[in-house]
Amino acid sequence: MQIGIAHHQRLTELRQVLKDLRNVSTGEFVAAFDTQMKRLNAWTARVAAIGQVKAGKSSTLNALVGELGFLPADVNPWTSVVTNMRLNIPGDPKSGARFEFFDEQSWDRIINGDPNLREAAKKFLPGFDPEILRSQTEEMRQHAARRLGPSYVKLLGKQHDYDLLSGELLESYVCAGAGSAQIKDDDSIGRYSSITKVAHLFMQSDRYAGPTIITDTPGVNDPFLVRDEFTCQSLDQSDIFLVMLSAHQALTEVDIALIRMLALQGDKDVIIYINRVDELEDSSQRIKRIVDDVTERVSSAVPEAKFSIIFGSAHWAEAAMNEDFADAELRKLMRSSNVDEFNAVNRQGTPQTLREKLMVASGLPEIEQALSNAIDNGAGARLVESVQMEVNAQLAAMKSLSRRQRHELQDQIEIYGSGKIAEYREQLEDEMTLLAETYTALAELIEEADQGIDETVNTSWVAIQQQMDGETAKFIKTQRKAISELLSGDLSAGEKEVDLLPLRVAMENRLRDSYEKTRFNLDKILDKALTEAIAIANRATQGLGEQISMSGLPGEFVAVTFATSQKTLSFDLVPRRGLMFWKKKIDLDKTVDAFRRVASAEVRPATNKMVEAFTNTMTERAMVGKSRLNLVAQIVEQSLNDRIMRLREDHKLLKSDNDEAAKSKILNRLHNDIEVIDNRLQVIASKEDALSTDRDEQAA
Ligand SMILES: Nc1nc2c(ncn2[C@@H]2O[C@H](COP(=O)(O)OP(=O)(O)OP(=O)(O)O)[C@@H](O)[C@H]2O)c(=O)[nH]1
Ligand SMILES: [Mg+2]
Repeated sequence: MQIGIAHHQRLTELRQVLKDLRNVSTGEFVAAFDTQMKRLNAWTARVAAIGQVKAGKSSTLNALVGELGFLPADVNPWTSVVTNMRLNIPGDPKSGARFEFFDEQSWDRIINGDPNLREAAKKFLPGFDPEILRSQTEEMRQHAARRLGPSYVKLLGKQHDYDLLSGELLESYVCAGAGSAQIKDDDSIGRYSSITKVAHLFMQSDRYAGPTIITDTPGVNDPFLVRDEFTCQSLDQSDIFLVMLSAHQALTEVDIALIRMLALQGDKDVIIYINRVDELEDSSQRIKRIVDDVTERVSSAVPEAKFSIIFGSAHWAEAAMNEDFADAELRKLMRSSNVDEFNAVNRQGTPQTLREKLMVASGLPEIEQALSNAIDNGAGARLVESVQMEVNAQLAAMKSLSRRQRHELQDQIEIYGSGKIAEYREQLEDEMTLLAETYTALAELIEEADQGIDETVNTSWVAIQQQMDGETAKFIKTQRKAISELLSGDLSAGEKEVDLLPLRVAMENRLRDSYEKTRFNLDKILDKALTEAIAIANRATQGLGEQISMSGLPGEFVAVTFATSQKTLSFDLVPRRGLMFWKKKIDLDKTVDAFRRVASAEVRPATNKMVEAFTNTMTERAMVGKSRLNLVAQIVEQSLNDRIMRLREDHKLLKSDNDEAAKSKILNRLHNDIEVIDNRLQVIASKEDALSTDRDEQAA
């Protein structure tokens, strides 16, 4: 089976539709179809594996790309760098790798310790000691200096490129070497890893129908939490998540928080894989209880989302794929972990060969199926749908223009045929004037609407920023009371905690509300401008641009991405000055002030992300809306250009030839033009059919 084949076929068909339409188009329409073609060509399926350390992320991904032992997957060393396997990406080298190092600024922040990050680590890992993080970053620095010499700083901001890729090479960039006693410094393992930010591996694989990026990440409870931010950044870009759990490790709060965070993104697909079932005693029975437990806990944490929950063993998949294993070895493995019994109880179908049995037991085929579904019906389908919407709008415009032109040509043939040449010329000129006036009026209208649209988007950007800051300020204010209550209690501990959840909920609600309001205003401007534009276009000819609408614009809702993973906020109590130490008193104002500083710094990145999501989504909607509006002007402009050309040609003919010869040439051309238009209308009709059956199929 090829993963994402249905989506790939749909893309291929849609490309053909665009190509055919482009062939019969003129002027601005060509550029519009090119834009949609570019979107199709730039699309990539993006999958990321995440989960706890040693759940088997790297092993499973190796099996998924069919390259055993490719990503380093061992007890030691572990993955410490976000690694993108770029499969079948057009424009990439056929093979090889690129390793990007941290730039000086990020490196500085890692080494000198970012206070926000330290706080985050403390919250994210219950019982986490910031001192450990500090000593680790120091170790990272020393490690880099020891392995690469003091001049390692010269590498910062640079990258290393390779034409060929080997396991050893990968180990020296993406595996943690620092901090593990087993790894000696002269080993190549982890040589560059502490300064490597991200690895890109260029690969070809026919297991995937189209371009696909599969990302391996460090375990979420990797002690190297300093990299957490980079992991998060790469997660933002993925559409499909493979959350890896280990069967013999109960689902933790961290796992649940992670799954919840991903599932609430709305348009992301989450596949949960419970790995390492081969290590369970009595796996065929026990796995049922584990799956039930995971299902129950996940669905009670996120009742609004649906997940695929798959279980199995990457180990079995590796064995099934390993050509070095003789049948005797496979048999031994199957016996020792009761694979036949496991299949009888947990799997359907009757696999024949040893390798087939192991493969079915591993659950890998189910993961492939789930990935395929997620591409075909999720991220991929969303792209296809949105391109189809735009193409439909283009088609409506083209149809409107072509029909009008056909009508005119018919009129001209009549007038011309009856010999009223002077009248013909006059009519042409009149229409040109009218069209030119219409075009000017439209251009003015659109310019004005554009201004209104930009203003709406810009003011909303400023407003949402203020509102978010306002929510933080409001929250801090309400905390004053809570803090003063805290102060009447136990003062011996220097640190207190405040629950961040109410702030988070308030911010998310505010973001959604504001988005809805701004979208309403934006839509009002767009709808009004479109109605007016069509009315102006109709002054030139009835029916021009009438099929264009503002339906199906992107950005109906805003997705609140990775706000903040923290639940609580810690702050220090500030003692009142000048008092003797045994009369311990706390300065409320100063403590609230300290709290304000911590809260503002802590919440800032989350606020920025929310504002960014808001603006990007709104801007996209505005841009597509503007382009619909422009379509009306394009039709008029196109029609104007065609007219000018025709008039020039006819003028020339009427001057140079005798009237009879000119007349027959012109009539000939008019008939030819009608033929071209009829052909175009035919292509449009057939493509409209193709697009609508495609949509019906997708719906079914
Ligand atoms: N028995 C068994 N061992 C497995 C399985 N999957 C992975 N392992 C082993 O578990 C260890 C860790 O596997 P990795 O694939 O490196 O796990 P990871 O999630 O990438 O680990 P980190 O990168 O350290 O977070 C390796 O020794 C694997 O051979 C499995 O299904 N069964
Ligand atoms: Mg790994």
